[in-house]
Amino acid sequence: MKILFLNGPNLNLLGTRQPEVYGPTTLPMIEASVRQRAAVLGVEVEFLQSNFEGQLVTWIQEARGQFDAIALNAAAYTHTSIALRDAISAVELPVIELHLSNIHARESFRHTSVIAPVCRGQISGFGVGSYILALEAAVIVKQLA
Ligand code: CA2
Repeated sequence: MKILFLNGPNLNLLGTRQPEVYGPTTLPMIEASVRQRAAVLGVEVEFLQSNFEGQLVTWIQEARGQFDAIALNAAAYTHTSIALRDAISAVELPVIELHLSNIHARESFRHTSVIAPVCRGQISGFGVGSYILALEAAVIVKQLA
């Protein structure tokens, strides 16, 4: 089983700026935690980040036939990107939406996710744990399919 983790804009700054909002953990540290859990589950993982909407769209398109599921932290594009929503609709893979913070407990503009209706489900608010839970969710979705 292969799971693609995609990370959107500014997540490369994790752990280096605004630790009071997003915590002290860097994206490479999150990737290491995901890989550790994936090894226990016997799952292969690819972990990518881009600040560019079109790059994320391309990676979602290319995942078809290569991966079993996508775990996506679309960051700010969650709230704006119809392009990402269309790519998710078209990919014919389960996409798990994930967020470090609880987007529903933050500013009102973060309460709307334009990708949520086309994702299999949403995990939000568990910090680094959201990534681990998204991995577990992807495995469960695949096993129950
Ligand atoms: O909670 C999440 O995971 C978010 O997807 C993070 C996004 C935010 O726009 C979403 O509403 C919720 C922001 C990621 C930016 O991360 C930064 C890290 C350090 C410094 C500045 C931004």
